[in-house]
Amino acid sequence: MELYTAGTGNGQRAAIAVNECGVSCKIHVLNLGQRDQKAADYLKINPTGRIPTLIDPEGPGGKPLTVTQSWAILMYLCEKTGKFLPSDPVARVRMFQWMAEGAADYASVNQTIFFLGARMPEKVPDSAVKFYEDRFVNLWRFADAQLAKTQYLAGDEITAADLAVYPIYAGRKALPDNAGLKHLQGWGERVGARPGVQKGMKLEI
Ligand SMILES: N[C@@H](CCC(=O)N[C@@H](CS)C(=O)NCC(=O)O)C(=O)O
Repeated sequence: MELYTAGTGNGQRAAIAVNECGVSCKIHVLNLGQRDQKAADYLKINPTGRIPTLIDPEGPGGKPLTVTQSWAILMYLCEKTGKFLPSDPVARVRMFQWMAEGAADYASVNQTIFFLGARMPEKVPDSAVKFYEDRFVNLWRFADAQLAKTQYLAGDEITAADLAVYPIYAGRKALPDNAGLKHLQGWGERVGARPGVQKGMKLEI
């Protein structure tokens, strides 16, 4: 397989998936600042001009398959390898629930904080940044409450949901950690200690 990625949270999620699922994969790290993601050759495999993109030469039916969207890449590799997907039906629903929390809520607030601080043409009021930082922490409070009861988000076994949301937590952990979300912090240490996660997080931006 081949993965085109970069050292951002979304890029790290895909690299974590590759490393934790243990698939053989050549990883290409794109330089987003130099706009590698807008190069004509890259747009042929990902017309949205964003990372990550996975190419599996042996997809379903033995045919090549190109997958974009980091959350989809993670789920594709988990299904292909049979890893990180609980068989218990309740744990499976909980896994999807936390994936949705991560993809729809954590990711959007995280991205808003980034855009307000680094992409807006003019300085935005500190109160706007604080509004989203507080929202970010409050969203993680639900995870902290769950992690007071179970080792991982969907139960006592690690699932795709933990791997998926980890890069968002790791990229901005000072906020929930300073708010005293101790169960979340312990989970972050458990997930972050995994060799495949560490390898996936180490991409250069
Ligand atoms: N929801 C997508 C987001 C993909 C995305 O926004 N990628 C960013 C980096 S994190 C990117 O390629 N940005 C470069 C650009 O937009 O030019 C995913 O999870 O893969």
